[in-house]
Amino acid sequence: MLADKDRIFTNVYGFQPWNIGAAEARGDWDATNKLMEIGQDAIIDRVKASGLRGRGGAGFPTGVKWGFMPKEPKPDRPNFLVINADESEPGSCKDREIIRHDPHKLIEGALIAGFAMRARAAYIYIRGEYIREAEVLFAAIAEAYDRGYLGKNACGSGYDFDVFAHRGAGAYICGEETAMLESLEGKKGQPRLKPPFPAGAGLYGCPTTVNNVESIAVVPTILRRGPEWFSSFGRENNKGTKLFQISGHVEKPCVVEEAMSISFRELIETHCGGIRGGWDNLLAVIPGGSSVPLVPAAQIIDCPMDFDGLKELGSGLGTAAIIVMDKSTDIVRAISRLSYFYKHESCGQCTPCREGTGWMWRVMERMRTGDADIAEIDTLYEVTKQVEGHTICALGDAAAWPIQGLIRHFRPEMERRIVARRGGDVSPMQEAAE
Ligand code: L3W
Ligand code: SF4
Repeated sequence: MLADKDRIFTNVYGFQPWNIGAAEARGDWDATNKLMEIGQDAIIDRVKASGLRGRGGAGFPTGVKWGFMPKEPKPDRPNFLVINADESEPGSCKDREIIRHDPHKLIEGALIAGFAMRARAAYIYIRGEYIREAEVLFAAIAEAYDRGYLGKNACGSGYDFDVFAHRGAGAYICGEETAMLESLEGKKGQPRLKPPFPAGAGLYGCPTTVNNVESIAVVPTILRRGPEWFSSFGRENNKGTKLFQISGHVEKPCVVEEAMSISFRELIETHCGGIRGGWDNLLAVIPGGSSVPLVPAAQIIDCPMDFDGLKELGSGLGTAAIIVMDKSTDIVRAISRLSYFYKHESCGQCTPCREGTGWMWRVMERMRTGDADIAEIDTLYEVTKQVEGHTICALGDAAAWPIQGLIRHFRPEMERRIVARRGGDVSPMQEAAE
C-alpha cells in the first residue's frame, strides 16, 4: 500500500479547504520560480526521466509529447497548452476530485508545463456538467493571479503566462483532443484528421499540446521530489503513482492514489473492502473506463493494474476507471447500455461510426432480449471489426471494443439467451451454419 508520505494528492477527499492558503500550507506554490530556474529543457528531461505517461487514456509518454513543441515559437504563432478536463468517460471521476479539492496542483502544474513548452497560455477545458468544479477552478485561477503566481512575471520567474478556463457544453466527443480544439475555437466539436498532430497545428493553427488534468497536476511534485522518486513506483514502462477510480460492486467504491502496477486483488482488498459478496461473486471488470474491453474475473484478480498488464489481457488501463461487476450483473445489458452511449455521443462525421454505432446498439438490444439469431453474433463481431480502425477518432474503436470483449468472454451467455427465447430450439440460421 502506498504510504501517506508518498501521496501527491494529499487533499483528494477534501478534508482541508481547496483555497490558496490551504494549498500553500500543503506545499503547493512553494518557490515555484526555483523549479523553473533549471530551464525549459531540463524540466522536459526530468519529466521524461520520471517515466510519466499520459493519464487521459492513451498513456503517451508526457515528456516526449512536450518535446514535440517548437523551441523557438514565432511571435505570430505562439505555443499553447490545453488541459483536458472534459472528463466524460463512463467510470472516470478522478479529474473532478483534483479540481474540486486540489485545484492549485493543476494550476501550478499548468504554469510549469506551459513554461517548459514555451507556451504563451494554458486553456483548461472543463466538462460542462462540472458546475461546482468550474466555480472552484475559476476562483482558484483568480487567487493565483492575485498572488502574482500567474500573469506577467509569473511567480517572479520573468515568464509571462496566462491560464484560462473554458466550460464545455456536454458533448463527450469534446474530450477527443482535436474536437476540443475545434470547440475552443468556437466551432462544432468534431475531431480533426491526424496528422497533423496538435504539436504541429493545434489551437488556432498554432503548436499545441493537449494533456490530461492528472498528467499536469503531478508535475510540480515530480520536480520537487525528483524524477527518481516518481519512477520508484510501478514497474518498467509503467511508472509512478496513479489515481484509481473504483466503482460498481465493491463494498466501498472510491478514488484512491496508489502505486502503478498494484495487483487488482490488493487494490480492492486494501481500499474497497473487497468484492460485494466475496471474491467468488466477481463476474468481470472493465478496468480502464468504458472504452476498453471487459476482463473476466479469473484473469484479472492477480493482474498488475498498469498499461502493460492490462494490454496483455487484451484490455487497457485507460484512465484507470475500474468498473467492477458481480454475478448479479446482466452483462449483455450492461454492454448494450454502453453501446447506446457511444451511438448517442458519435459526432456523426464518419460513416463507419455514425452508422455502425447505431447498428451495433440495435443488434446488442436484440442480443439482450434474446430476439436474435446465434449466427448474428459472428455478424456483430465482424461489424465491430469493420468499425475498429476505420474512423477519424478513437470513438469508433471505443464503441467496438466493449462488444468484442463481451463476445470473446461471454459468448455462451449470449447464445443461452437466444436459445432460451426460442424455447430451447436452435434457430434455422444456426442449423444452416452447422
Ligand atoms: C505528435 C505523433 N503527437 C501521438 C499524441 C496525440 C495525443 C497523444 C495520444 O485517445 C484514448 C482513446 C480513448 N506526433 C504523435 C503525437 N501523439 N502520436 O499523443 O494519442 P492517441 O491517438 O494514442 O490517443 P487519443 O486520441 O488521445 C485517448 C481512451 O484514451 N480512453 C479514455 C478516454 C477518457 C476520457 C476522459 O473522460 N478523461 O476522455 C480510455 O481508454 O478511448 O483511445 O495527444 O496528439 N507522432
Ligand atoms: Fe465522429 Fe465517430 Fe468519426 Fe469520431 S469516429 S470523428 S465520433 S463519427
